[in-house]
Amino acid sequence: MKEQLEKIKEEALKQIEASDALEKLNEIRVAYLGKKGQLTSVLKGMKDVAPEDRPKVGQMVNEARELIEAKLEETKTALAKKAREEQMKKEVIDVTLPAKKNRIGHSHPNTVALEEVERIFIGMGYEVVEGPEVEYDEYNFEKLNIPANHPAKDEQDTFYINKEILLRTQTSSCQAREMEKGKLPIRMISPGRVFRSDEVDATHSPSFHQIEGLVIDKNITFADLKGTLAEFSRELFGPETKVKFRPHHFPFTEPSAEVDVSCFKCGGKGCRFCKGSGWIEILGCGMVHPHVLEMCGIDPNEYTGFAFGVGLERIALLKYEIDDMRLLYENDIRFLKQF
Ligand code: 2NM
Repeated sequence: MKEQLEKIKEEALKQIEASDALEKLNEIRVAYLGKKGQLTSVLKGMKDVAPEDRPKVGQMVNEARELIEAKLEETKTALAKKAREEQMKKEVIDVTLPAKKNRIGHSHPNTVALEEVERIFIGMGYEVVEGPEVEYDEYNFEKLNIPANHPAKDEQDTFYINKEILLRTQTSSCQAREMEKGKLPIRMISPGRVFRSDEVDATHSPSFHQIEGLVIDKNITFADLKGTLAEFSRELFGPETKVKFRPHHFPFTEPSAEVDVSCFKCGGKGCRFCKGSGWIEILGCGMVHPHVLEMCGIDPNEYTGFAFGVGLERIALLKYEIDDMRLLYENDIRFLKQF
């Protein structure tokens, strides 16, 4: 019996020593200490041992069990430690490596140009007023002196939602809304997205941005309009900039004009940038039509006003000398980072 126990003990310890994985240890535990394990079967054989030897044999079995258990536990701890060390070696982090660059975006040229224009007009006491992009025909056309069947409505090839509602073709709709509120005087600019059914090319897009301005007060004259736009042009394009007003027609203003600024590249001598003319067209303007004032609830005998409209993309393209409008809509960070 004693010899048999010694053999079992030795064999178990040898196997434990040779194991290189936690699963193997478990198999050994089952094989020796489990319900059908070798030590357990020795205990079951006790009935064949002489009664006076039983305590002694029982003690020996217990000692063997304790020894095997201790060895199992010790080996288990050692194996787990070894496994963790190996994993740590594999997952080592080099804290001296350079950090990943956090790529941030860049303001869009439209945004930069808009902020510049807003700064100039806020400096002259204007408010910035925005309005809805989905607008009533009434504010987009009717109250601006563009009645049903007016040719300007065809020209603007509008996106209609239904008969009364459309995507606004101009931000003047915000100004009709503001005039209608009846709080006078008014000094405002309305920047925002507008929509026209245009084909995309280097100078057109079905969705672009406008900044329209409106001033209504007593005794506002064309001289106020000229002075304001001359000052605006000097601030935007440089102090030497000259302005030229050419007669034009808009349905909501009378008289109306288109405004050119002297070329800021050549100073007006003529170059490739201004196509040899020395002038660059930048905006449209005029004195608000008395009929528009009336339709918006303002007495044209008491109040007069001027209005103007510029394309934001046009300003951005000019200022940053970009030659294709489509570049503004691609949002390529390599392009945007240049401005
Ligand atoms: C332009 C040109 C001329 C304009 C007119 C008005 C309003 F609301 F007073 F009638 N707002 N903006 C206007 C006038 C816009 O854009 C080329």
